[in-house]
Amino acid sequence: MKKVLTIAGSDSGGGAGIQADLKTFQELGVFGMSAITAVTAQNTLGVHGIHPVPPTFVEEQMEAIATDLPPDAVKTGMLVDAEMISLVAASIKKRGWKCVVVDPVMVAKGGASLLHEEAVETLIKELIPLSSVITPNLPEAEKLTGIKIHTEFDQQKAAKTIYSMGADHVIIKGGHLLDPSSEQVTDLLYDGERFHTFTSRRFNTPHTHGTGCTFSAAVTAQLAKDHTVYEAVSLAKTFISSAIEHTLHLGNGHGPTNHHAFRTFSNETE
Ligand code: PXL
Repeated sequence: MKKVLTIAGSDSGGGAGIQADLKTFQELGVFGMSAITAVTAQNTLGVHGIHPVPPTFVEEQMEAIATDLPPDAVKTGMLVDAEMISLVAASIKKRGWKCVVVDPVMVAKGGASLLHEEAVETLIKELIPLSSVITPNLPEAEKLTGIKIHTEFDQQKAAKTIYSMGADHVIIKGGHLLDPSSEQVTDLLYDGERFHTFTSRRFNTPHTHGTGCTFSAAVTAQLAKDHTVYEAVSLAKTFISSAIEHTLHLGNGHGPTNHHAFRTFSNETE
């Protein structure tokens, strides 16, 4: 069985972070492992507290995994600050892990900061060059590039700029819509040569907590199973769409998505 590692924060509410990643890995038939960077006290109404794990102990978790359970693919999520990013990047580099999906998590749905503002520079310099795939949403792509994204052309320009920072593939998700009246969500993939778009139905629901984590975890699982990036993104898009469509109506705020929906409503698992 393929083994997949997520290096990310814990969401006590179970919808995002490590919990979303592990559920997604399980649903897609890979063995999930975790190195936890921070523990959050959180529910669907918001983030109530953040308790970072000392970076040296994140390294200890990665070392324990590396020496016994070397992963076929790795994903990063919430990384807290510049010191943590540096350590995680060095740790990935040292071990020669090649299949690395970076979800450049910055802000939680309710607005809580999950990455210190000044850490963006370190993310660009140290982690993006190690990434096989990076999965920013529109606000994250704007933060990374300084480009205000209003049109599809801007989205393409930002993808090229992030590619030039050293990522092998860039996927800019369109969920934070360019056109708020649109019935569709279009994600843009750039592989250094060509643009590919992935379009899905837009569902009008507040229950989208953890969509970014879930999507990038699905990409990681598929890459671990030797799919191409195009195939991995395509399946991840179907996975997250299904998880949003078949919502669970949990909690009183921004509820989680339904990680089990893809397996319930689709026959694809490979
Ligand atoms: O969705 C981004 C995210 C990542 N990681 C953790 C989170 C969140 C959003 O709330 O809590 C731990």
